[in-house]
Amino acid sequence: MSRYELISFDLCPFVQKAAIALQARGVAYEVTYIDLYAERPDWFKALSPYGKVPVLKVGDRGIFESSVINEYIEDTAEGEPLFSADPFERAHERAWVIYASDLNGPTYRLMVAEDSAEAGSEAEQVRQHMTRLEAHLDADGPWFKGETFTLIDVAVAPPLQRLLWIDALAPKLKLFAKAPKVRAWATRLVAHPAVQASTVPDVHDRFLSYLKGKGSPTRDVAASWLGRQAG
Ligand SMILES: N[C@@H](CCC(=O)N[C@@H](CS)C(=O)NCC(=O)O)C(=O)O
Repeated sequence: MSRYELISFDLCPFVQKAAIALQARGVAYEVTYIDLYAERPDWFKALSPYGKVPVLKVGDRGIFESSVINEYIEDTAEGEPLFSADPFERAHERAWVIYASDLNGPTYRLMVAEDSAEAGSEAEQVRQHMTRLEAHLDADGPWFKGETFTLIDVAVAPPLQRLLWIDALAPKLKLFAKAPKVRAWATRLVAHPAVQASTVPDVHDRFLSYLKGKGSPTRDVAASWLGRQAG
């Protein structure tokens, strides 16, 4: 069997999405960290055309793009699948995986917004996402499509985890005010064993350090608006 190596950055939600799928499917893998603020090694640039993480190394070969990595894991791993066998349901799940990944944009821009006006406008984008998710989430849960944990849950867990942390720092943004079912789902997702095992144990501390401008020893950046809320 090939050796799996996940090329990673500790706070990257796309890396976390791949790690959750590996964990949920019970695939053993090693993690290699890249400092995205330093010159990236040539071997990495050869595998990742945009120089982005994650890359999943399978032996000597590499796959980039988190959604494609997760489909490869889905196609090759033993055990319970995370996509439906039915082509229509599978297409529906793929579409929601794309939707879930899109939530990372406003979430990241909210994390690094410099002032309250910028933060407020990104928070509005997030609230619109929350309202749409609330309308499409299975009424009984526990997961997006009901009883079965799917790649939609995998893809949305990283941004929702960050949004729960942001909500705790800045409740006045009311990110989940009109999405109580999404909040409960987010809380369940964060407690899922595959999500728990998908990051470094001190990921929340590292998240706070990042907001305060200390995301990398090679950076010297002022705290974002949210970082200033963290004190
Ligand atoms: N569409 C990509 C996005 C990956 C991505 O944006 N990764 C970020 C870190 S979270 C990155 O490597 N950024 C480095 C850069 O843009 O130079 C995926 O889903 O894998």
